Amino acid sequence: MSQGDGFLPYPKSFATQAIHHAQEPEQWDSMAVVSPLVTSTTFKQFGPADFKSYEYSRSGNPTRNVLEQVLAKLDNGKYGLAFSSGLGATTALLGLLNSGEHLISGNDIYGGTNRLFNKVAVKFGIETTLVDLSDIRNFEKNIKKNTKLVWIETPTNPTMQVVDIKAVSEIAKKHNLILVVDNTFLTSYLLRPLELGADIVSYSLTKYMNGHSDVVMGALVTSNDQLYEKMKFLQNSMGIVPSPFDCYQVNRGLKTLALRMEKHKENSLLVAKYLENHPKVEKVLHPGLPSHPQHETFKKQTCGHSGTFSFYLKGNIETSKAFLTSLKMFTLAESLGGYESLVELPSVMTHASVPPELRKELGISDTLIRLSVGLEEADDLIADLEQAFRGL
Ligand code: P1T
Repeated sequence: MSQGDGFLPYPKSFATQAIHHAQEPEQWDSMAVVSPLVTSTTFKQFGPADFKSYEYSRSGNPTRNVLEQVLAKLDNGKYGLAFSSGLGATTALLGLLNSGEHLISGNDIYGGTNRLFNKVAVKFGIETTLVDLSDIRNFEKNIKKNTKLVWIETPTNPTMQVVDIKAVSEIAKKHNLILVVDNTFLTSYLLRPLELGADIVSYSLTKYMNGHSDVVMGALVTSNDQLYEKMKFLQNSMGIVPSPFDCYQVNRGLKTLALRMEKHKENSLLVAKYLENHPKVEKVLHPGLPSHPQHETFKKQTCGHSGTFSFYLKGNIETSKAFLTSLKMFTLAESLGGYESLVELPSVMTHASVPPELRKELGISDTLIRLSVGLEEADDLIADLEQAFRGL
């Protein structure tokens, strides 16, 4: 489907695949239309090491298997792997590197990913360089002999910078680097990194993909046979697997992903435009607005924006606190991508673990507010913001 507004066309049959791919009732003896939730941790064998499809649920589980197939399909990939959290998926990825190897990461990333790279991976001899990849000129000069992987988020969390995936991928290929794109903010409905040259797509499924703020889970998707074999080995060996119930929930969430993203998109643009015209707002950082410095790059590689974006309030930390605590419909809480609207202050919440000097460099100040615009009526959300501004 074409959108006619400069964005990429929507992926063909996305909702159909989300609903039907790998869900054929004929695969189950019961002919269940909704793929069953199989909670068994283990599976009977015909003889020693002679089994039908599954042996032990850490290694493979029917409910997880359905989800993994759908995830792969929605990213136009060959293989999907589910993990017990987004950071769990990233932890498994680190297992692709050996001690003494190096990774390059965008400098504005989720605070927990920054902490994992700089406080945990380093213990295993994996070195990380954080680079502003929204300016591609910074990339190649930071590649070293031992560089193995490049990690990007786009738009970045929380300053919403856009990274040109194709441009990064061309350089990554030249240097034989594995390119991983964290697609948590946009989902496979709005961005398909594999089609732009990425090797692996990483997700916190906790966010939009599940969409109901009731599951913590992650995933990796690839079309590369060798990377898949390695990551599957790591998934089982490291044991970072989700429960079948959580897989069932996420699979259910995916059925409405396209619908939900449409509404997130519409609502967030209405809220962003309202904020952009508000006298108490310094600046809005939303890649769907023409005022965003990389709006053109963003349009070139995506089908649109999600419900998450940030803005600067005029004032100081006290102004932010007063604003955040007087909101009634936007709940003050970490996370994003659920049906309910959330608001947070990254400097002391999701990005508190980012070193203060880097926060300063990135502009993660005490007046940078991040919104996750949910599926409520936009007028009600705007009225809530308005009453909070009035109290400042
Ligand atoms: O929370 P978890 O499922 O482990 O996912 C980690 C993660 C990975 N990638 C991105 C882009 C993320 O935003 C996150 C988690 N982020 C939040 C909890 C947050 O509020 O930003």
